Amino acid sequence: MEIETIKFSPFKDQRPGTSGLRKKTKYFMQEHYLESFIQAAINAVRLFNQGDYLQAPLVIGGDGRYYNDQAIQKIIKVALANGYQHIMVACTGVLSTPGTSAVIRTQKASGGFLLTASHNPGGMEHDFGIKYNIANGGPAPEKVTEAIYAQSKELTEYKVATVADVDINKIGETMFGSARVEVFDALVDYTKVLESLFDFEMLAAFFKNGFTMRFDAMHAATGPIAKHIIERILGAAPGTVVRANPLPDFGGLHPDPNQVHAKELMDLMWSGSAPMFGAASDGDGDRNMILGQKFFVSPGDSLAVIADQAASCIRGYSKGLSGVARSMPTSRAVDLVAKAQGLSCYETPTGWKYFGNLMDAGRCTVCGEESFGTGSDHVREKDGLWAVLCWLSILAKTKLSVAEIVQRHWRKYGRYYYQRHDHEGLALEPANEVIAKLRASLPSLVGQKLGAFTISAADDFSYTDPIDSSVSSKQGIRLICGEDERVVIRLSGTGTEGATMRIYYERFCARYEGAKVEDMLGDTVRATKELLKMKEMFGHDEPDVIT
Ligand code: VG1
Ligand code: CO
Repeated sequence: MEIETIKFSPFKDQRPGTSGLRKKTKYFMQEHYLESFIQAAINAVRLFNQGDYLQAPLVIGGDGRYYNDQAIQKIIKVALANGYQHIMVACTGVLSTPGTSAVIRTQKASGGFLLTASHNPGGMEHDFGIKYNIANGGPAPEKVTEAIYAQSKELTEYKVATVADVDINKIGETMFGSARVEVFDALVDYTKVLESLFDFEMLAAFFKNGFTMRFDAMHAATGPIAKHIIERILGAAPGTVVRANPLPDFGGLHPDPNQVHAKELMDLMWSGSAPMFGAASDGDGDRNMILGQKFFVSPGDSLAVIADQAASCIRGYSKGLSGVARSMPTSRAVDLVAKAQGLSCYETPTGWKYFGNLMDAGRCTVCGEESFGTGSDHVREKDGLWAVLCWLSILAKTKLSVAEIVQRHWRKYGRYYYQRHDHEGLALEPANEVIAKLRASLPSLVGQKLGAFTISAADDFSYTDPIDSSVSSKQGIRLICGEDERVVIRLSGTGTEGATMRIYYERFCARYEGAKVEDMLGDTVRATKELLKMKEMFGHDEPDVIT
């Protein structure tokens, strides 16, 4: 095997965001760009690993978007040149993010590269992304992503093996000197992990007795595994899983499972022919949307319901949970469940990487984010299909409808009325200015009115990891109005164009009265947009997506 050293001038913009490095596909395709990031990641891994990590497998999978195949071939060559002895590539190149996490853990790999820009659209004109996950199966923590960035800024050369492309569409092994490239069946390990948690026989009986659902895989990574588990193993009717074939451009859609982008599923669930349960997942299969007939389950409520019901409805959690965690902007509904059950509840910054340490230390079992992400310590990523199987188990056990389960939950615990407003495609400078001004005015905001409420505390969220004491600051501005009202404002770290401002509104009502969420939050929404001078700064103040 010949190894070439390629010289180039370093890229200065390879800093991973909330979840990996995301750029426009064309930008990613420029000469040396992808190889630079891979070499920087490998150099960073070297700093944190002693011993024989090169002998352990390195896993490669992706969400199937445009450039997935070519990127895989490039990574194989750079990894071989850097001495990796066992490279494991998902057959067809498609493996969801939770699936990759499961393989890394099962195969005791040193880590893995995940080719995904998640819910961002795919194609030559859209987005591409790469994430590096560590040996626990989870996203590299900040100290590693920052080391990758530091390496990339200084990098002037990378190594590449001059070998032929590997056929990634055929299961098998190819040897390159002493190194082995293994193309593996992407369905096996992940199915086993899920099978160890859920009672598949019980769920199969549930479908046999007439339960109906629709799963929209949005032409993305969950398609093949959802078909395998829901239709083949659980016996749901053929056609239950739709858009199951991964496509490089996700069929021209945003593979984002929310009310806007999963419109076809929304229409079905609000129609006369709705099945009993509806669900969708995103590009890389880590997000989920849960729907009942004419009923949308807010992700914060979904997390709370799962945490509440796990021990009684899901075999893998029958001994109870060790604790729960949520990202800061996520609705505090799960906190009430934790309190009732006497569990610890952790509040982390946005992004799954912050849950890893807690799960590794056995501090929490179930975690979630408001952005349609829920998961548990069975892997170290959020897991869309897992959430769907949780809901199926709860539905099968309780024999209630989705709406009844959530309403019963609200009656027991009270309800957090919640919305996230995404203001997308904003010009960068004014967006940064809005945040900077708000940050500077925090002390003076205390005591001021925000709609009908008075701001009692205003801060910029900072997190100290309870396991390794690392500190992450500037993680979102909180305007807190007493115990029950809260507004959080932050800029997205996953976009590739301009800025996206996310504003999270939350209001608690102890007694559930079935009010409309818009009515409960409307006043605060108006007041917040005025406070931020949204119209003045951006010319308009309507959000692009509300979830
Ligand atoms: C968004 C979500 C965050 C999620 C991240 C990655 O980040 O808000 O909760 O962890 O995407 O999810 P941001 O910085 O744009 O708000 V995924 O499914 O893109 O891997
Ligand atoms: Co995702």
